[in-house]
Amino acid sequence: GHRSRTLWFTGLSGAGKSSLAFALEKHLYDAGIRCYVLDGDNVRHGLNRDLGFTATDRQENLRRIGEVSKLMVDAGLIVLSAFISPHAEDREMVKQLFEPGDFIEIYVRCSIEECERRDPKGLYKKARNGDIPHFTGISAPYDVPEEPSLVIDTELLSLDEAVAEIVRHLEQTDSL
Ligand code: GGZ
Repeated sequence: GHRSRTLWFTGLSGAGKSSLAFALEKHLYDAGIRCYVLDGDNVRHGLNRDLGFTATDRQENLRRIGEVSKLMVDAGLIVLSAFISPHAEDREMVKQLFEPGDFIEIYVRCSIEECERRDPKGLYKKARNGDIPHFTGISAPYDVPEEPSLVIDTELLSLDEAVAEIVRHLEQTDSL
């Protein structure tokens, strides 16, 4: 059987965190592994609908997501949490909620130039026009992870290659 744990995807908006989490979920599901994706679309519209994007709100957003992820790990799932989580301090706070080794930080790397070129939701354009305050990479910081468990570069890897890379990492670290 697999070991339940949290895979924490961090990176800029548009880097590909959610796409990667859902592609990996499909792969794991097909292999009979029970998992669940948490991302902005299912958390920020419900549980965390009271929170915005100030540093304080992001911290509370991530604290709650960390606690929910932990509950889901206790329930036996592999949890795929895909959030910008721009502050190293907040990621560290979440990591501390878990047993050593049960929190795997995956840095989904993509340059701000490429994210802005992709701009799937038109948010970078709005942020540039000043219509979205505290936008990560434009008017709010992103701390590049210093020692992530894994780096996935979405400018270099296809979605399938990225999924394969993560699966290989999980197998090497005895998680599957
Ligand atoms: C960053 C924002 C902002 C601001 C709205 N800054 O690419 P998306 O659209 O679909 O995902 C982004 C999402 C970020 O929410 P997170 O919960 O992942 O952020 S954090 O971990 O920092 O708490 C983006 C959208 O919300 N969005 N305003 N100002 N992203």
